Amino acid sequence: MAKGKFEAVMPASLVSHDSEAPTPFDDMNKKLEPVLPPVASPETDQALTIGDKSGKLESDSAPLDGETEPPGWREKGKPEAPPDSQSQSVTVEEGRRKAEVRPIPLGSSSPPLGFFNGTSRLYVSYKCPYAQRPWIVRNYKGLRDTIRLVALDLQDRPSWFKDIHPPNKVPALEHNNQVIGESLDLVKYIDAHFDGPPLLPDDPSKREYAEELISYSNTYTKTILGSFASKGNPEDDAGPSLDFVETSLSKYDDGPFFLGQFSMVDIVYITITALADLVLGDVKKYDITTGRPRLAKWIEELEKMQAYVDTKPVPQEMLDLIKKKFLGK
Ligand SMILES: N[C@@H](CCC(=O)N[C@@H](CS)C(=O)NCC(=O)O)C(=O)O
Repeated sequence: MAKGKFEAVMPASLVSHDSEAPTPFDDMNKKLEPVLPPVASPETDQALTIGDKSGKLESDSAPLDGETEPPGWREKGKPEAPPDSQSQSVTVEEGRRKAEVRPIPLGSSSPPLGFFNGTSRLYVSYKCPYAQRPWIVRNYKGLRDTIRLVALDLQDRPSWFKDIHPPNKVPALEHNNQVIGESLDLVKYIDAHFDGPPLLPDDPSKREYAEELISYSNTYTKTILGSFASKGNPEDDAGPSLDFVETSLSKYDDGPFFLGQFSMVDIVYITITALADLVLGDVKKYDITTGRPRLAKWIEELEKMQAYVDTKPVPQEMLDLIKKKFLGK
């Protein structure tokens, strides 16, 4: 991470010297890094798994091929939509668009999608805060037709996914005959390689600030996730990180976002921050916005953006998963 003015607002204990270090959700089969205590659960080895069968919106995925849409592009309990409903839902400009119908997550019985046919595919899980990032980028840039969303059931992952993406993780993007992973890389990649409104301003100083904040985001994530499992006071565990966001939001006053105007930095931080809001509020009765007016305003503004709202997990499903994986409940 670049040194200088940025570290002035960053709690010393939170300064990352290894922005490439794996984040706590990185490997579903590995235990937490030291920042998190071990989870006392019979499923400790899977303590970080995000996504399980309960995450399915429907359970009846039918065979797929590469040239047709996954079947059942419909919401739970609603009749199957006509085949072209996906594209119909994306014709209105951002902010006035109807919510996107989520495809049913693919599981082990779902056949491979077949040959890449020129349409890009973004592989996600509906309960992965990392996958949410490029998903928001794709929505914001108006790429719902260009980048097809493919949801996976991570607990019942199709075996062919590992063949196309050996890390076997989401998010992953299929584009130009290659498959790319890592959410932070994908946020930048989609912004750079696809049409749509840019997610970084031209101002070099703002771009530099963006890079510093993005570099720090892995440390932020680890600290926030660590606070979920901690038996300590959330104000001690997560407070300094949340204060860091509060302070960072004050650098530019030409808007409520990190760089003033909305940018990829907001996308990188909101998914983990929203998770903190949900989990700490529910489990620890801790309101992350108390005493943090900029943070509150930032969340409020993001909640108005369809591109983000469409990617939000179902709260109870996410809470169930976090409680199981981080709190052994
Ligand atoms: N550093 C990665 C983390 C991705 C990640 O850990 N994804 C999880 C789901 S939240 C996953 O796919 N885990 C599957 C596994 O590790 O087996 C990123 O930012 O994209």
